[in-house]
Amino acid sequence: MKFDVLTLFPEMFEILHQSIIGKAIEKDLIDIQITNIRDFSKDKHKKVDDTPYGGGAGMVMRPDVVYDAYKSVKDEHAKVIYMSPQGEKLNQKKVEELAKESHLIILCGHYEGIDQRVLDKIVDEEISIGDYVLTGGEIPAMVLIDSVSRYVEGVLKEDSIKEESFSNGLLEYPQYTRPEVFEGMKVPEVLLSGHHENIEKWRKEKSLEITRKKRPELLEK
Ligand code: 4FV
Repeated sequence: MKFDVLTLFPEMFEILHQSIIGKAIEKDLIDIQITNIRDFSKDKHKKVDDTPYGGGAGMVMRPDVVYDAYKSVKDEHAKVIYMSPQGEKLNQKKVEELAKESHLIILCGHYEGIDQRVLDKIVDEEISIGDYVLTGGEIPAMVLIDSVSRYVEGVLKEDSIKEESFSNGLLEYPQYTRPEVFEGMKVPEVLLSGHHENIEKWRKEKSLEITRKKRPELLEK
């Protein structure tokens, strides 16, 4: 899976070289390329935005600059995603769908957003990480890259994927590790029994109990 990110803040993506995503990059399971949109400004002051036609607060990213940055990374197989509060809400189903793609180009807005003409010309899908407004699309892009990368073959062990929340439509069962007693609280006996069938049964019951309590709507699906 190749990710191309178009952003004004490439340094924000350094964090992706940590932990599981960092290891996946080292193992060439995923390739993350960051393109600085500002490199495509034709202005001697490297301007990338301008005031909105029709007036109003804030600045809008210019369509010509964004389009040139896009043309520098595009290929016929790429799906172009624009991170925006107006987009389809990101969920597990969409994550697993995107993980089947070979090349995602992720466009990060900033300021008041991007000129509509270039969005209409290049964007295949708008995706939102939630109904709130952030200062830029960079954090949403990292959320997308992290969640999708976990479903790229070889990044995580099969078991981890199978058991995590939402993978089977339920929330994950509670996890415990050493010490056996913490602040007077013991690990549930069944988990110490080594009886795999009983452990499996307990975990399924806990998943249902937690889902019923925290996200009952998931049980309706
Ligand atoms: C956002 C979200 C988001 C809006 C204006 C970037 C900002 C700025 N992206 N889910 N919520 N984007 O707030 O994806 O351009």
